[in-house]
Amino acid sequence: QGKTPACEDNEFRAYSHSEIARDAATIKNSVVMHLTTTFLRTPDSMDSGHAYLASAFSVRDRLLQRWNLTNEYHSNIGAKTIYYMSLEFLVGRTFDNALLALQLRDEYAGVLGDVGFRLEDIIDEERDAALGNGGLGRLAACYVDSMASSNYPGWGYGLRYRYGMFQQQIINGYQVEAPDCWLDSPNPWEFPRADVTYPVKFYGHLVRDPEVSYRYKWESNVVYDAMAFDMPVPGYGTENVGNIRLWSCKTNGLFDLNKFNAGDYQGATGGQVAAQILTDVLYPNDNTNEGKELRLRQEFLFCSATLQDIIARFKKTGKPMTQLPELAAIQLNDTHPTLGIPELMRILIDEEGLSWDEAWDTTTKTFAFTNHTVLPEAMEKWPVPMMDKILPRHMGIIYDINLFFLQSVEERFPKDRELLRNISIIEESNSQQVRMAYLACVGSHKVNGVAAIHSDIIKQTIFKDFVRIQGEDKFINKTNGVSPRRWVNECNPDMSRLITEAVGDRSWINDLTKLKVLESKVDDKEFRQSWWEAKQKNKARLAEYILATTGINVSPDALFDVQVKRIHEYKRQLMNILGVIYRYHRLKQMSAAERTKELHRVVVFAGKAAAGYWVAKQVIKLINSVAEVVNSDEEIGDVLKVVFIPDYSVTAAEYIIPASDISQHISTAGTEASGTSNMKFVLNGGIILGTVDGANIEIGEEVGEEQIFFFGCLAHEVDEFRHYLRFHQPKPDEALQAAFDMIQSNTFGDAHIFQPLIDAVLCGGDVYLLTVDFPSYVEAHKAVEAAYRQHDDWVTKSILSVSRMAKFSSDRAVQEYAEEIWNIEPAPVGKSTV
Ligand code: C3B
Repeated sequence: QGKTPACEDNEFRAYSHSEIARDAATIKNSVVMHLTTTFLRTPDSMDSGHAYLASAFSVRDRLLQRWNLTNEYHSNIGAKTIYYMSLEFLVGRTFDNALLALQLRDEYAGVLGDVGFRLEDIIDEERDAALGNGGLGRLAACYVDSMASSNYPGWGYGLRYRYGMFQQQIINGYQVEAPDCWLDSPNPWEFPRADVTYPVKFYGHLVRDPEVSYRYKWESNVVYDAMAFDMPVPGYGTENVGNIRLWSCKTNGLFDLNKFNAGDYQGATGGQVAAQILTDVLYPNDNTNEGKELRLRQEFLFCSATLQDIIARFKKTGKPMTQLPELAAIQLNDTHPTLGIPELMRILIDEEGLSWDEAWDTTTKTFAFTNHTVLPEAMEKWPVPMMDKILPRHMGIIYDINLFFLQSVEERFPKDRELLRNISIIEESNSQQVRMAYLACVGSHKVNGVAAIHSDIIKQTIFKDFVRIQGEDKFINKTNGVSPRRWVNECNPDMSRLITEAVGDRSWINDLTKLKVLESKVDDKEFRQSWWEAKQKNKARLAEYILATTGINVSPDALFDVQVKRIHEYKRQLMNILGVIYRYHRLKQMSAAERTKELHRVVVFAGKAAAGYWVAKQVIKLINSVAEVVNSDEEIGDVLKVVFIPDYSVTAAEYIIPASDISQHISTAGTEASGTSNMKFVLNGGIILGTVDGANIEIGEEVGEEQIFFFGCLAHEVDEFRHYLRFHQPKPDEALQAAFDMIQSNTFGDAHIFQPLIDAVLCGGDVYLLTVDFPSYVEAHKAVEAAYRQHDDWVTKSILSVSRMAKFSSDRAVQEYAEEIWNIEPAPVGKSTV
């Protein structure tokens, strides 16, 4: 490649630094330019799809300009950078988010309005970037948003899946998966970087260095190229623009021309197919480990490309490799990116010539690790033979890491063989397994859980021995948070307007402590009325969305009772639908006169089940079967409606969350690490019905227990209940029995289909403790109804809750990470724009 000459032309530099003008004429001009030159359309042949694309590309120009200036600035000042490594980024849409961040929403609405389009419709043209499953992926997206908005030099690193989270169709009540071809139309929000490509090696054998016993040459026989795509992340109220760098496997060079010339057309593309599959699909598992070989290769492609890129950027500073931790902090979002640890060790030892000790010191100072779950089925373990075959060098490094670690433990706790077996990175099972959580823990200087209770639990369970060995200080808590930009300002414009009026300006969007002033508005009649109306408007908007997606008519005057999240046994959607069945049973027993006194309720479900998770899929079927019967029961009418909204997504959440009166977060105590939608619901004026679990607890502490409906057993009681139920027949109370009876009498279709769900409770030890919690769950629902009937008190609860939610901003979370883990400071580029 040609050498870059120093730029002598000051005009060049000046143009690159002067922001594109923000007036309507300039915007119109740039939209037309993109329409005609990027998309080969004319104003007369512009449909809403092209209006979106042309507008989006013109917004992207502005973002890319700021992106460039941000990176130029951060590299000039030698800023320390945080690299957030995550196999998932559940970003959703970008257009509206970018317009708000750039404060150009009204301008674009005006320009599009001039040619007959409504901005809302244009926004609706965008497809979600669904490169994640659920909470973990969405958290990563919120964190890069907060890094950008709080001026931290920070990049996300991930994979650019060709097929994101599958599309969920509901056919005959069952979930059916279809591929998410999100890249079928042009994606304005990514920037391909053909110049940023790294070779990633697999398989092969090792040649030992004759001089240094622990240094090897890895002679691999499969090499794939990972190419970068950059997604700019607009910071709000700042000129700072962050970045998510996503890797895609490049295949062009793998075309076998000789085979083609010999007429073997399929063989000619075989290598390309094998490479491409690495970044083709997001594994649709949330909180489960599938253990597939392809997944391991996917994880490694991601880790290797990312580490090579980080090292390449660091090397431009000319500093010695041991200073890496002064300029780079790498956060592992769960264990999925843990191979980054042995990969950095390999680069430092085999390629950069560091000694083992120098490399280890550098590595552990650079990495930190977030654990997101305690479910045993989610723990990543890789069979040693598989790892050894695909990544022989890394397997060797992991053995050495383990050896030195165990030796150091043996010195301090001599002859404690059980301790050594328990903490070994290699599990001595039938086929040996690499325990990725242990590798992540040993290779990091800090380990954190995602809510107070969860961080305590991991210290008492999976990392108990590590706390003893490595000290309490290494294990900390960082309660999750959510972005106020997307999860209030963008998704709830009416409530946002009210908050802005109360606060006096829009500063709350980057500083949720400002919400405190709402407390002084709680007795203001007019304000209360507007607050209530904003919620009603959101409910009307959701009712329209429900009608459009399901054909079901619901009234915004009913209580909206919502549970939307991945379908998982521990999240207990089954308990919710059993509660609904019991309610239906009671309604059927009433006289018509009695029924008229009942509070009307719309129960909303949404969520995807992992494709291979049979039980979860049966729960979806049950919900849909109940919905069909209840919704068409003329006796019941509007008193009870049940809705399963298909294809839950970030965009669907933006409609659903602002419209909830009550939302359910009802995991068995001790199983939901944190939850983040619970925070979003309360920030949007909804009330939680939940168990004493995850971040529900801290939300209760902040907003006051009167503002939450808690029920169910406590985390420390769970083991005892489970133990008891293993040896004793679970005893459903009358209400739960009535629900079972209704199912078993074929009320919702063939009962046989649902029998396994009932058996899991009655004959399978009731692992998720439905029989234990159901009575208090039913009581909690009664309390909700009584409270909702007191509209005035309900509005008070809603306003007070929102006013006390500052803690749950992802800005707070990111700031804590920055100060206590990353040791990094904000480096604002340019001026503040609020
Ligand atoms: C989730 C947990 O289940 C949630 O409790 C938590 O709020 C989020 O992570 C974010 O911390 N989680 C997930 O979505 N996928 C996993 N594989 C593990 C945890």
